[in-house]
Amino acid sequence: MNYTLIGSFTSPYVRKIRLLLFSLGTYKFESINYLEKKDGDYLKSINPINQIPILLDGETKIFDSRVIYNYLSKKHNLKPMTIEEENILSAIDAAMDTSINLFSLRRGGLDLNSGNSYVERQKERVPLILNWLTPWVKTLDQKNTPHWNFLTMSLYSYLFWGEYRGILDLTDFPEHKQFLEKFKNAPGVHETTPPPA
Ligand SMILES: N[C@@H](CCC(=O)N[C@@H](CS)C(=O)NCC(=O)O)C(=O)O
Repeated sequence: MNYTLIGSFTSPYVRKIRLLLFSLGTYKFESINYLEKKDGDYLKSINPINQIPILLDGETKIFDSRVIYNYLSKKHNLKPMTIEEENILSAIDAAMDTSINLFSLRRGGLDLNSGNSYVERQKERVPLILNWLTPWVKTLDQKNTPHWNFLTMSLYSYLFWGEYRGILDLTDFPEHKQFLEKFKNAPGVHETTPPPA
């Protein structure tokens, strides 16, 4: 294996790939901070999408966490996802995209409570998704080894990041809160915990 993952220590998209790579063996992690000019320029020069994560496998460069997952899944003969599982991953990624957008808008100085209709639509999406995920989340058991998979790695990375950044309040989502507690010692979680906010 000759994998290099380019990303940051805080990004939930990067973290879920780190968790996946941790479960597959060794890899090199190249950390960048795209908000700093030098790293920002570097990112633009290697990825026209200008986002992390990026996986390098020798000469092969792969953009986007889902494509990285599909690539690694094929290469390591992971069990293909069912349509139901694909939908769960789409839902988690949509919540993640929405929360990252809201966080970035807030960091850029936008008041998220100004009533802006687009922001309100974004804010609505997250509870819709979390509620839809609840029946599945309730079935998850940390003692059941196959339950630690790319879906739960994605959910863990997202929920942890949302709380860490103060963009997600799980008070009304006890099952999701319990999920974080149950899986806090899953393989790779400690090793990939972001530095204190
Ligand atoms: N669809 C992409 C989303 C990745 C993404 O949103 N990455 C964020 C960091 S968490 C990013 O690079 N943001 C930089 C920017 O948008 O300026 C994936 O699944 O990899």
